[in-house]
Amino acid sequence: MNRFVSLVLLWTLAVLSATGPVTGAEEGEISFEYHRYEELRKALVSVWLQCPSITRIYTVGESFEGRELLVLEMSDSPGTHEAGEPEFKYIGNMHGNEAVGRELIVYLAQYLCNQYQQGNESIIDLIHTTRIHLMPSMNPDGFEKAASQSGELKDWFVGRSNAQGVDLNRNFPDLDRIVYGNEKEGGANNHLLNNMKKAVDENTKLAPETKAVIRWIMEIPFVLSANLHGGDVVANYPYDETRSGSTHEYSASPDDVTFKSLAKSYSQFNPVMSDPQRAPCRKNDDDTSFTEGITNGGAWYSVPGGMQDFNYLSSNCFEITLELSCDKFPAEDTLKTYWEENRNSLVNYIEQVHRGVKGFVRDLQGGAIFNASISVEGIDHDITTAKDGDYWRLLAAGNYKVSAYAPGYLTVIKKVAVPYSPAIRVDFELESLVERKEEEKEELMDWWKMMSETLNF
Ligand code: GEM
Ligand code: ZN
Repeated sequence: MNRFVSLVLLWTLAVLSATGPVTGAEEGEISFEYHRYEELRKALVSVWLQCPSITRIYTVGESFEGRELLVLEMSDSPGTHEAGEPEFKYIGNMHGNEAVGRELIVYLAQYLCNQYQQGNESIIDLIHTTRIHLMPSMNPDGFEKAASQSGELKDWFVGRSNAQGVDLNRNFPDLDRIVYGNEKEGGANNHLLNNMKKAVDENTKLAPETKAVIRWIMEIPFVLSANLHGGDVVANYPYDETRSGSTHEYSASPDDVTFKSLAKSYSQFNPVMSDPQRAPCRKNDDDTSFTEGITNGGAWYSVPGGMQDFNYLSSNCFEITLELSCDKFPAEDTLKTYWEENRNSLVNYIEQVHRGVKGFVRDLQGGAIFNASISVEGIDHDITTAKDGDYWRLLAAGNYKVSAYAPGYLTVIKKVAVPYSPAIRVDFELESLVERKEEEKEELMDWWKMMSETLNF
């Protein structure tokens, strides 16, 4: 992670000490305004200065025009993955003209820091048990372009793509097509990009923003994530791309039940999103796939090459896409209202990372087994253990048979009753096949000895 961290921090601090933090707000207050690139940087640094023991700023790379893809991390141990502690991320503004998510992530950072300092117990608990990564803008170049338009009314498309004209939510490797093939012909149901790191590095079709986020997804054992957009109001869940290639078709992932529950955990606390009487954003919009403020991606309209499905199919991370406002770039004086509509949802959604089954996979000597597979009977999507043998398997409430498997070990299966929350702890101890063979050999020898003594060979 080193390359991510130090340079940007030093540089930012140098700039700050020269100019002083400009946030437009007193410490502990949220200032509901738009942040241009430099202001965004300063707003994040202000949170870091206010809450230094629980935050860290780093960058995952640069945009095409050289702006940093900044992340504010919030955790009781910033900069390290703690064994057994799940990791969460919010990404905003991947479409540069969709500005609400970008600002809400900044306000969320300020809010979490304030609440932590004021002793809000559930927020303290959340930060002590979760590593939270907040990226307000994945497309800072597009945002600058959109924000530079004069007047309050912004064009619907200006700034959507990155500076090369690439729509970042169509630019990810299309793993849906691969998994749809594998469903028919057999093949992997998860981690479809394994051993393809070099191919990603050398792929000239990937925008720098996409590449940086792919590397980030590959590097950190994220469990849960949301990708914040605008232009409609709904929580959208996988799959985004249809199996048949048609424009509209319900496209269930193996984790359909869990994804619906996750999407609802967001929509239910947003009074606008969950309002059954809510009129469509525009008169001719087709909202027929929306129920209770959620929709399946493919049922709404097919999106190939999106980031949401890429997370699910390349890593252990479950991601949904949140559409937060009918206007992509609304007037500044409406930002406070969007914050109020979304605040509880944003916090509650992070808490979902503590659902399902979690634990460790170890050998009989207590050694961590990295990259073991955790399978759930009836759900054709395995997740894998992280470096310390730790795993998190998000699941909706219910009874499941969960198994842990690693090459060279005997598979262990356990029955588990999963409550709505919190996650239930299930550890696995796997016996190595080599040890098992040794044991069997010894047993055979003992038997042979006994037989020969009895029969007086
Ligand atoms: C969307 S992303 C969310 C919707 N996904 C599907 N499958 N309909 C996009 O990228 O087109 C909307 C947006 O731009 O915010
Ligand atoms: Zn969008």
